[in-house]
Amino acid sequence: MTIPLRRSSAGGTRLGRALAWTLGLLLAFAVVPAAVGPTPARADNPIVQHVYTADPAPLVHDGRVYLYTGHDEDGSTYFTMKDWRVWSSADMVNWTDHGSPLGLATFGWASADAWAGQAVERGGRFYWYMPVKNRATGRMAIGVAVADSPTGPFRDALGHPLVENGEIDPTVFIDDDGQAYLYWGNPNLWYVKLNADMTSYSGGPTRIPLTTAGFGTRTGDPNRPTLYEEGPWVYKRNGLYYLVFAAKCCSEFIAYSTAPGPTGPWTYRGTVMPTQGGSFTNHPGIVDFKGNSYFFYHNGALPGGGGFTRSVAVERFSYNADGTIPTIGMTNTGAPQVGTLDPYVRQEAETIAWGSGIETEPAGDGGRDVGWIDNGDYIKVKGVAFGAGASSFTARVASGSGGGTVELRLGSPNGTLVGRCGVPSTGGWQTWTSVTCPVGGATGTQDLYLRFTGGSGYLFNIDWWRFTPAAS
Ligand code: FUB
Repeated sequence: MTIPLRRSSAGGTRLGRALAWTLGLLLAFAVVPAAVGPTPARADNPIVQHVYTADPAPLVHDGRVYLYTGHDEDGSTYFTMKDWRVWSSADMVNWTDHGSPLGLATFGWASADAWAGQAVERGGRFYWYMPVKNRATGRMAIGVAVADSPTGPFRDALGHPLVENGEIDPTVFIDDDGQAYLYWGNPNLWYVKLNADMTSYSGGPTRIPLTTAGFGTRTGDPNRPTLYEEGPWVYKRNGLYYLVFAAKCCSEFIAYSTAPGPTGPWTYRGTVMPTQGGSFTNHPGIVDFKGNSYFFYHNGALPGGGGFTRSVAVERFSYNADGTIPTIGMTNTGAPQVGTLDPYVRQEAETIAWGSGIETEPAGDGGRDVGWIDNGDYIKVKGVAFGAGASSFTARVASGSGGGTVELRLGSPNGTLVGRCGVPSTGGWQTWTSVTCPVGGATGTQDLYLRFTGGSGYLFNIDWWRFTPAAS
């Protein structure tokens, strides 16, 4: 991206966003061309509501999709980004917050700009490539972090940049023959062949020729004759290599090119996603998951959202019969749910289809909990398969104040009440206890709303929950 005129971003404080949610949904729908009307119960896009996220990089592993994102700071008026975030889902609508297993501080040599990266798996390890500013040179460089789990913790694999030429936005593709390629660049487009260790490379960075045949024609900028701007995403499907990228500036749209091999020659194929959505950048990520194809992107759709306060969203799509990608529009509904969520096993409270007013935080047990809960805040969990019915609900809770109530509602935040669980004061925000209450009328597959009520101020934290099935 070339940064256009800076503009200040409204909102962005936690309190501001919390207050804004219910009314603010209408705002969100106003900036995103919507496929359906402003019905909060159906709004599941953007994916995350309690922090701003950007630059999606999905990874499918072991039956889940892991989503690696950047993190725009609240109220940001530049790409003020200090850490990266990880989310995961088994069904594309209920997303678990895994927090931030990687930040600028992980790279002792980095000073700023935790920008767009991608994580890949090889040999049971997870390698996360990202652009950051090298303190010593003042230039953007590509670093690599490694972990034994998709959710980290990640550590700096090298203690220095993997490669540095002042350009950004790494993407990694591993071909069928095992050769891995690192692509990156703005304003140029580069690749280098990674060695099998994924943290070193052979040969030097090679510049991919940015021809108009390969990357389309840009008008009005003699320095940048092609549409290629940044944010490459490379993959292979049915023997064809795809390079999806952020095109033109600004505002960007998403375009793609294809090639018979991983290094080209590339042929421009057109638009994937037109300019939409209240952010002057966009950023692609594409995966197949459980038999469907998904396109991840970002926009400025949340209250307070804009070019520096972005949010990651997802759409399901189908390739055309000839392998071309259809034009995909932003929606506020997002992808359909794949399967259902089982309420009879422990579910982390930070597994959320839509959250209103809440935040998440590291919990004392090493996981995460949902906190900063005010009266009226809620969590939507979509497609909960109650089957023949639930008899009770148990939650792990803590309260450093007077506690409150977890209301269990179906269909909407004010929908049918099927249970109420009182939460006492536990004497501390990380002093946990379990509460259980009876449930009646929760049958079939329902959107469950955990609605939190009580007095003023923060009420309690919730770590996990589980229903007990009615005896048959
Ligand atoms: O998020 C910072 C930068 O904005 C990314 O590196 C670019 O791809 C653009 O999305």
